[in-house]
Amino acid sequence: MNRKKLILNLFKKAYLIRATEKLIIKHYDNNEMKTPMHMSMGEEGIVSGVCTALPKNSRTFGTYRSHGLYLAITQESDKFFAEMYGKVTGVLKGKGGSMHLLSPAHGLLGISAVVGSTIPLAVGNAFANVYLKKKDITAVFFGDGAVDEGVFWESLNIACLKGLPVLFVCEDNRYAVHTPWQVRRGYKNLVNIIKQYNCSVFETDTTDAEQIYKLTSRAVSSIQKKHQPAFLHLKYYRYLEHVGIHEDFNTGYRDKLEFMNWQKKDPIKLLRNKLKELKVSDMEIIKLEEGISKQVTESFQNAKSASFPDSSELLKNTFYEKTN
Ligand SMILES: Cc1ncc(C[n+]2csc(CCOP(=O)(O)OP(=O)(O)O)c2C)c(N)n1
Repeated sequence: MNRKKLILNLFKKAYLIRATEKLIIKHYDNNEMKTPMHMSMGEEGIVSGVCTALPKNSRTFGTYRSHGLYLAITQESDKFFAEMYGKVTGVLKGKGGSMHLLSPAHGLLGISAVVGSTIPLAVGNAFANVYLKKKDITAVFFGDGAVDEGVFWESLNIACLKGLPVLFVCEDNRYAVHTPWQVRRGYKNLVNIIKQYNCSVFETDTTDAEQIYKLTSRAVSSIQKKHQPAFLHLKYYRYLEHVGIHEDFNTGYRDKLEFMNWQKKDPIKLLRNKLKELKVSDMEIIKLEEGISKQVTESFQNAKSASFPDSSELLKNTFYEKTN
């Protein structure tokens, strides 16, 4: 892919996430979206960079904070908004909400509200691929809080022991809800520990989607060449509160000055500047943004006018249905 095409591709994904979440912010307080919202604002550079670099047929798993992941992978917003409104046209026919987005057709196999719970699923998926002699990569996204769970270390260990094609993507915003890593961990440097495993480690604190794309491409090559997992440690700043649509700088656990510094390297701004460097005119950029905003607004309107599922659907596709 030539550079201009790449930056356009990254920008479209990142802007779709930002425009979608801006619309959620505008309407969430009407209390019609009956789902908790863990917003992706601030992490757009990571999901668009990583997902663009993943080879075709890769499988992905995420966390409850996966608006960005879903939108970067599918680039669709109709089913997304319908799911937020609990409508029958949603990703999971309105039963999952914001924390259960998936799209098997695009390789997105699962996200979950339980911290760390998709990490072993990803390792299992990678094991299945090796067993079936498929060369596909499995990527799993998780926060720095998930690293505090035993299941992370068990999964990492077995993936490294068996040389499984897993890309571990740690999206590190330093906080698990309001608790910074320094008061959660009995060690100083996560990456130095992971380097002791049979695992290639890549790290950056950039919010630049192009750099993240390049780093991910290197990580993918290393998985394919060395036949062992790779660990991507990517830092970012969560713009909004842990769950919800508001800022939380009045709660005292973090400082607005920090936020303002990260905003200087906002992933959307960086990509917009790159487009300008590549001689894409202001008019073309505005047109692109308007097109994406139109897509998102239409999806939002369609979701509002769609039907709720019939009550006979309530227990379908649930564990309850299977056991009774
Ligand atoms: C197993 C488990 N323990 C605790 C919780 C409560 N909880 C929800 S989110 C969260 C913090 C996770 O932080 P992190 O993994 O860094 O992700 P972030 O929210 O920053 O994206 C916790 C402890 C949970 N959902 N699941």
